[in-house]
Amino acid sequence: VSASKSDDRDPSSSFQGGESFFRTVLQSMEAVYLNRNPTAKAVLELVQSSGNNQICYDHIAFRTFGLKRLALLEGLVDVYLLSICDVTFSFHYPDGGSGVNGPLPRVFISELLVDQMSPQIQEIIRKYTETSGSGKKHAALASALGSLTWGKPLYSEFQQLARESEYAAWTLVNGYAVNHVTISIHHLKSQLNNIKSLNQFIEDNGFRLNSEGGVLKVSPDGLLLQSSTVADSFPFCFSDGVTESVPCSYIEFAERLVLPQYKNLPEAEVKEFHRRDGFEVGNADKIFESTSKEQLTRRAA
Ligand code: OOG
Ligand code: NI
Repeated sequence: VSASKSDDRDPSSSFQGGESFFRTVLQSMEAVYLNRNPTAKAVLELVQSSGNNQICYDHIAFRTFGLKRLALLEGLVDVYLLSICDVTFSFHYPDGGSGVNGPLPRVFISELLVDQMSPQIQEIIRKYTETSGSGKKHAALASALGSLTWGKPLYSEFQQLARESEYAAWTLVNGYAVNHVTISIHHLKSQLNNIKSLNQFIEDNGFRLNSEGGVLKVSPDGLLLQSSTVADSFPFCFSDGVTESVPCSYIEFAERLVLPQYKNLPEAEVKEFHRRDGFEVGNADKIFESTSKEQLTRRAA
C-alpha cells in the first residue's frame, strides 16, 4: 500500500467558489462518517467539550483499489483540485471555524497494490470495480452519499479478501467512505494538546486505542506522533442475504512537533509550516491495523 498527497501550488491562486464547494463535499463525507461511526463521533465530541476546543483536522483519509494507477481517485482528486489546490498551504490560514469549516485538512489517499494480490483476489476486485461503469469518476459523490459505486459482494467474497488482505476486504464493503479523520493535537487549546495526555484521556474515558506496535506511533525523526482508536463495526447486508458485522472507520490523533530549525521561535509565532509535515510509512503501517480483526477483537486492556 502506498500513500500520496497533493503537490504544492501557489496559495494566492485560491479559488473561493471551489473552496466552498470542497467544504460542502467534505461536510457531507464527514456526516456519513459520524453517522456510521459512533466511537469516532463520541471521541470527537469528548475532545471538543473537554476544553471548549475548536477542532482542526490534520488530515482526512481514504482507501482505494489502485487499479489503473490513480484513475480510481479521479472523482476525489477533481473536487479537491477544484478547491484551493494545496490543502497544506490552506492549513496556515487563520480561521475561526472548526472541523471541516476550519483550516482545510491534508488529504491522505492510499491504494491497494492490486496486481500483487493472488489471481483469485484480483478477479473479485475487478468484478466489482470494472462492472461499476463510470464508478471511479463518482468517488467523491459516493463518499458524500455513503454509497458504494459497485454492487454489494457475496459474504464469501468478503471473507476470501479478508483472508489475504484486510485492507482489500475493508475497501470492498466501505468503498470511498472516509476511513478516518485525524484531530490535530497541537492545535487544541486545552491541556490535551500533547498526544500523551490525549491518549491517557481517551483511554480513561473507556475508548480503546490501536495498540499495534505500541499505542503511540513515532516517526524516526521523533517529530510526528500519532495514535488512533480501534474501528467501529456495522452490519453489512451482503448480496446473498447474509448480514454480518464488518469494520468501518476510526479516528486518529496527530501531533506535529516544531522543526529543529525553528525551535527558538516564540510559541505564539509557531505556524503549521514550522512543524513536521508529511506522513511516515512506519507509523502508517501500524495505523492501518486500526481496522484489523486482531485489533477489533482484542480484549480491553
Ligand atoms: C491509513 C493508515 C495510515 C497515517 O496517517 O499515516 C494513516 C488507513 O488506515 O487507511 O492514516
Ligand atoms: Ni492517518
